[in-house]
Amino acid sequence: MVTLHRPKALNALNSTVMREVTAAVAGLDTDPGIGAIVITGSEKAFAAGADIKEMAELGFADVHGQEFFAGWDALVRARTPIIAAVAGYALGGGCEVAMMCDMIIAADTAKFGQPEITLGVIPGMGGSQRLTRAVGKAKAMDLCLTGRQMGAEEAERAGLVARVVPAADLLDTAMATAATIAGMAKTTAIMAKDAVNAAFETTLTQGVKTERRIFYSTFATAGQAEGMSAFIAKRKPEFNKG
Ligand code: CO8
Repeated sequence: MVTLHRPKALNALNSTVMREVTAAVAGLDTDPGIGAIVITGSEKAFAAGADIKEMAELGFADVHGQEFFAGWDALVRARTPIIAAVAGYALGGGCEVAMMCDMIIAADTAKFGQPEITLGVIPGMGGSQRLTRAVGKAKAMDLCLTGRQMGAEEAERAGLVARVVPAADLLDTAMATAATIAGMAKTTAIMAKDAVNAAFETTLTQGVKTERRIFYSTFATAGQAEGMSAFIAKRKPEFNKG
């Protein structure tokens, strides 16, 4: 589990947080013993956005020249499934980091939003794209143009969030879900993640072809051999062992 911890600034995402979180995720991602990753924040905030105090000092040449915050793309490159466990504020860059993860599990206290417009800017880490794909144009426009926050129940109804749980159960649920995923064959989990992600990058016909190719590839894995023989033998499969 990776925990965002800048309590004095509601976990505002500055360059140090970006470096540390992406390095931690990269380390877990390349560990063959890790089958799923959970990213979380605090009870009050997953992250209240990019650090406004850091950004306020910057001009166009700075943000353009250093490809400001492009380092967060490392989360999307990770092959291991990532769950965002969100309580409290997930605003601006915080909402965008959550959406870079493969699945969002939210506490009933979670509040999502893209309030960049209230600062005179727009989402810059994929918010206008991933939010629109997740919840559709109507709600994405609403959030990006008004800057309003969306509660956990609304976010689940809209399709942004996989599950909403009482705040006290958030970490247990996220860790249990991660353990379930980690109990699958890792190669197959990566293939499933790739297949779902293909839906966002291509046409239906091409996506179905991609899925079929990946499905055929699962027959070259130890996971397929173990999963199917365990089913026939009426025993629990033991993936990732041997
Ligand atoms: N950046 C820096 N500091 C912050 C941030 C932030 N995003 N959010 C909160 N803080 C700080 C506050 O300044 C305050 O610090 P201090 O005690 O020193 O004054 C402390 O955290 C506590 O915050 P509040 O007192 O404001 O707490 P409240 O409970 O009253 O309010 C809110 C909570 C509603 C979350 C409020 O803090 C808020 O509105 N925060 C800003 C939310 C926001 O606008 N986020 C979007 C930022 S822009 C962005 O994310 C762009 C991302 C794209 C980058 C693209 C790169 C390519």
